[in-house]
Amino acid sequence: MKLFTFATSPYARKARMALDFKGIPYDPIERCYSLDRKHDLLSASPRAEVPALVLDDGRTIADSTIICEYLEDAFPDPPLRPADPYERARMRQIEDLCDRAFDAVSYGYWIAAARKDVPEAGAMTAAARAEFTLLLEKLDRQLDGRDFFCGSVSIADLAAICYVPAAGAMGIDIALMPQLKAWAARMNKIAAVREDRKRLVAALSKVHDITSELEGPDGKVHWRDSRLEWPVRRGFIDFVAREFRGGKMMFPPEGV
Ligand SMILES: N[C@@H](CCC(=O)N[C@@H](CS)C(=O)NCC(=O)O)C(=O)O
Repeated sequence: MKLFTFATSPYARKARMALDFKGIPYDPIERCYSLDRKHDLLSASPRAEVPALVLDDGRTIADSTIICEYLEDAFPDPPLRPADPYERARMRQIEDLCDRAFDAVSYGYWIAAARKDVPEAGAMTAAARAEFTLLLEKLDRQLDGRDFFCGSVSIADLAAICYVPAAGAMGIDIALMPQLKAWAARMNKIAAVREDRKRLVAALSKVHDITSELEGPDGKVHWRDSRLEWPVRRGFIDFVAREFRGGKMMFPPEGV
């Protein structure tokens, strides 16, 4: 198998941790379409997004949630999905909260850092920090005395570990969320999570400028669904309009 992946992408990290947790061998291929414009990714991911999985016979699967569902069906041991149907639904809700809300809010935070000279930058940073804190509190409550979100380690935990440690970089102290803090320490004992952390730290050590981490060679930044909803919902519509009119937005291709 091959996995199109990118070391700092939370979606790619989730899928890669699932492969590692299950002990499935794969070749990682580092790609980020908005930054490198390499077309091979498009053959596996019509939206030009990572992660995308290429099976040994050449068939492809795009989207982290769909990849993780496939891995669970094809390689059920060790499981990353609870047996109980309600817990399974909770797992999907927590994964969705991470993929949609956590991702959009943190994207807003980093976009504000990359566009630090725009008039909205300070307000965007503050809005993202406040909303990220609310989301962390929500996760803390979801633990409700459990070691992991759904009892044993599941995709919900792999999705969440891609966001919770970012609190520190955003100036948020999770000391007031003791369940979440203990959960993060527990997660760091899992080999697949530790490997992910090493890859992330190595990749971040090479990032000297957040703008070039987000902006492609033509100055465009990748935007889509919930990432676009966030600044509009938070009232930063003029910022969005200026980016759009200035040709600074890159969207997934049409018809996907
Ligand atoms: N729904 C997708 C979202 C994937 C996604 O947005 N990936 C980002 C990286 S975090 C990407 O590839 N963006 C395209 C780009 O920046 O060129 C999934 O769950 O896999």
